[in-house]
Order: sequence, then C-alpha cells, then structure tokens
Amino acid sequence: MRPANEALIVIDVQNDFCPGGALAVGGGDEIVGGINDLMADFSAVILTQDWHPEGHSSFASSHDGAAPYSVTEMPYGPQVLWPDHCIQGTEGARFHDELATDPADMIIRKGYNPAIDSYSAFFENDHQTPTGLEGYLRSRGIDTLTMVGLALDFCVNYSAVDGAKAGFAVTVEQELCRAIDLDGSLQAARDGMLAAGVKLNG
Ligand code: VGL
Ligand code: ZN
Repeated sequence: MRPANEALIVIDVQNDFCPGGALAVGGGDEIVGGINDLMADFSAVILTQDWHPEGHSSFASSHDGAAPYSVTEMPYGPQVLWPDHCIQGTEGARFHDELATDPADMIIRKGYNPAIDSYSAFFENDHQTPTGLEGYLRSRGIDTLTMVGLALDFCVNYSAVDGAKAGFAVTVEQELCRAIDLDGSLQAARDGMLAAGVKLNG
C-alpha cells in the first residue's frame, strides 16, 4: 500500500474515449484492468470525468463549417475542435463499464463551462479557472500523484503539467494511458511533461 500522501488520478476513462465512442482513442479500453489493479495500492483514488453541455464550444459542430480535429482561436488561445463527446448524462459520458468506480474517494467533473474547454484536472483551458482539485488534495495532505488514463497527449498531459507546476510530485504510468496523437501531439506532450518535471514511467 502506498502512503497516505499519495493519490492515484484516473483521467477520463469514459465510453466516448474507448473504441466505438465518439472520440475513440485507439486501445482506450485496454488499460481498464490494469488501472483497476493499481487502485488497490492507493488509499486515495480520484477519477476525472469529461462532462460537457450540449453545444459546447470545443465541439466542431458549434462552429459553422469547422471540421472535427481542426484548430480554432479562442479568447484563451488555440483550441482543437472535437467531435461532440462526453455530453452530460449520456452513455458516452459514463465511465467504461469495467472501470472500478467504488474505490474512488472523489469524482471531479470538468468541461462543464460552455465557453471554455478543460483538459486539465486542475484548471480550465484558460489556465486560470480552478476545478478545486488542488485544494482537495492539499487539504488531505497529498503531495504525490500517479496519473493514468485518456488521453495521454491531452487530458493526462495537461493534468500532469499543471500538477507539477503546482508543486506536486507527478508520475505518469504510460502503459496505463493511450494517446490520440494528432499532428505530433504525443511527442510534444512527452517533451512538455518532461520539461515540467513530470516523471514518465513505461
Ligand atoms: C480529452 C479531447 C477532448 C481527453 C477530452 O480526455 O484527453 N480530449 N476532451
Ligand atoms: Zn472533452
């Protein structure tokens, strides 16, 4: 068992990011069993859940003529436009059926603000609006994080970098992640995580 200052953060293991889903990540379902096993080592387990309202500004369908996976400029910077995914209350937004959710102490939802996407578990994509996770972890005396889930180059990446910047010791278990890999995004994510002091295992 890991000590009480450590938490496992499981990012967005939801149907829409698994094969057959609206924004399927290749092999996204292959990591579920290993994540369940890893939960047993941690006294603190936190799940994140991408949770968008219909017509969210990160959806290509909300921008006239925009193709999915194109990039647009938002007030807070460049934003990839995604297929509609993880809409609140839908099957696609539910956790993968085999993901163990009982061990979770907390489930943090993100991306519910219609105007701002939120890849990171800590901040929305404006890098300013907090989700509350940092305060939750600190008030429990947690300073060391292991991150797994989907997608390695987007939500895991942003969460790991923000966690490291906030002063947490962050390790990403890459074998328990899968990536979207859009235009070199995986390599850029790895470089960015290493530069931020994130430890990449696997
Ligand atoms: C994610 C794209 C859009 C992720 C979420 O979980 O990595 N990617 N929304
Ligand atoms: Zn999303």
